[in-house]
Amino acid sequence: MAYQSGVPDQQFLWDIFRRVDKDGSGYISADELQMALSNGTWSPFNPETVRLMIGMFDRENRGTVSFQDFGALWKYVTDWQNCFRSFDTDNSGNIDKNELKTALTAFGYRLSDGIVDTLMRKFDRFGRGTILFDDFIQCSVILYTLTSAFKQYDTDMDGVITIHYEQFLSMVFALKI
Ligand SMILES: [Ca+2]
Ligand SMILES: [Ca+2]
Repeated sequence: MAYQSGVPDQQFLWDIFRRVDKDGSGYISADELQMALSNGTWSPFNPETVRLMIGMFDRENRGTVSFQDFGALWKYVTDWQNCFRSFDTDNSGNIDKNELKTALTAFGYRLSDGIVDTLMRKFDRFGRGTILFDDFIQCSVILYTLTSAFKQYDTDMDGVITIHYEQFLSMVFALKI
C-alpha cells in the first residue's frame, strides 16, 4: 500500500468509501458514517459526533460527504483514533478522569478539577465514570469551539470577557455545535 506524506492513496480510500456508502449513492450520509464507526463497544457511535464530523467535511452543504472530501474525513477519524489511544494510557478502551486531564493539558487547556468533573459528567453518556472514543471527540470539539468563541472577545487574553446580552446571543447562535 502506497502512502504519500501520510495521506492514504486514492484506491485505498475508494475501497473504504464504497464499503461505507452502503446504498451506493456516491455520498456518505450520517447513518452510513455512524454504522462505519466504532466506539469500542456494541453501542452505536454517538450521533452528535457523527453530525459534527459530517458538518465539518460537508463542503456542498447537503448533509453528506462526497468522495472528494472523504479523504480528509477519514484522516480526521484516524488522527482522533491515534490521539485517543495515546491518552488511554491503561489501554482500557476508554478515558477516565485522569486521562482526560492529561489530554486536555496536552491540548493546551488549563482547567480546574471542577471543570474536568463537569466535562466527565456531560460526556460520560453511559454514566460509568469514563468517556468513550466518540464522546471524547465530541468533548474535544465542543471545548475547542467554545474556547475559540470566548477568545474572540478576550482580546487581551486575561481569561475574562465582558459582553452584552445580544453579543452573548450572537456568540452562542454562531456556534457550529
Ligand atoms: Ca450513501
Ligand atoms: Ca483508560
